[in-house]
Amino acid sequence: MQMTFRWYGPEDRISLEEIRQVPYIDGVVTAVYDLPVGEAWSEAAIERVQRPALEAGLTCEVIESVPVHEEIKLGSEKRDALIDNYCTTVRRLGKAGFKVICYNFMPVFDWLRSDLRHKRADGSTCLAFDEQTVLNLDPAKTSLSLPGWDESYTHAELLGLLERYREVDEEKLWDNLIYFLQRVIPVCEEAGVKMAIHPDDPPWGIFGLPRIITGREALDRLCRAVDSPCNGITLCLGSLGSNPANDLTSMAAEFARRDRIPFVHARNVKITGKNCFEETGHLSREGSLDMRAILTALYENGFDGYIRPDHGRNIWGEDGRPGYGLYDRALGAAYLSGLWEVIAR
Ligand code: DNO
Repeated sequence: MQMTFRWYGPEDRISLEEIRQVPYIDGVVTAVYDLPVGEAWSEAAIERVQRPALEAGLTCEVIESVPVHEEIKLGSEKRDALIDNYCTTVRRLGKAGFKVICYNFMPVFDWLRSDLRHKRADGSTCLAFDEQTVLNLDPAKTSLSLPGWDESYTHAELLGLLERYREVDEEKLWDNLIYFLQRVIPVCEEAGVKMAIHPDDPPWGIFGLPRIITGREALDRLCRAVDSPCNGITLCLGSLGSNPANDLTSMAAEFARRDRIPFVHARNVKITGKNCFEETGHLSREGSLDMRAILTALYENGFDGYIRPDHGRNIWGEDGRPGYGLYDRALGAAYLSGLWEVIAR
């Protein structure tokens, strides 16, 4: 297991020195943020984010994310050229020593929350999702965008995209995902890189857009569709865990045993109602997920991939990027690593 920390590149307010001082951290997870989605990443652009991390004594082997262009998700005639670009990026990342690419296949929006500064009893703030608040938003009328998304759209682009997705139901989206993977996975096999799909967050349909990576059956279907160890998943505990029907301990065991979990996002959520949740600190006792049971399932089934503490609360007066401040993620890293140390002893 390698404990990593997400770093938003040289523009991140959190420095590599600070990250290096977090107990147990081995490396960073990062991306090239200054190229338009769809363009192949140049070797120079990759080196610009990787070199500072290596020089700071951290490993840099996981990319989060190489975003998938909407034309690929829509399955339009523009997709082949964009998939070629994606494959070029995969080859270059492999050559540079990257081992895992986290990506998602959520139409239009990445993760979504109704509140980025939900006040908790202890005075900290966290991210929260209240379904009614979200349903009251009209994406066609509001300019939706969240810090941490790989892409946001102008109002006109958003309207156009939502219109085009009317033609794409869940089965069509599956076809488009499999079409993409059938072309990308063979390149990954040659390049020594594993693809790790991020589940939909939250794991249910939103604004009438299809969402397909929502639970065990979907992950099983994905793994079978292109049967290769390079076709894996990012086991995001908080995303999948916001649906209580998802049994994370058994999913961790099953997919680790099948060698399909190259990357884990570890965070806890407290389910507060139907399709409503708030993100808590990482500790088992704070949320609905049993971290010790999940990490034990990973360990006992041979997990040897990368893990990172996912979203933290904003604590101690820090005004960090929502979910991605330094302090609470650092506490999460220490907690998760401590658990792991005991489990692995
Ligand atoms: C949110 C993140 C996601 C994730 C992408 C992967 O905090 O987990 O934005 O990076 O979905 O493509």
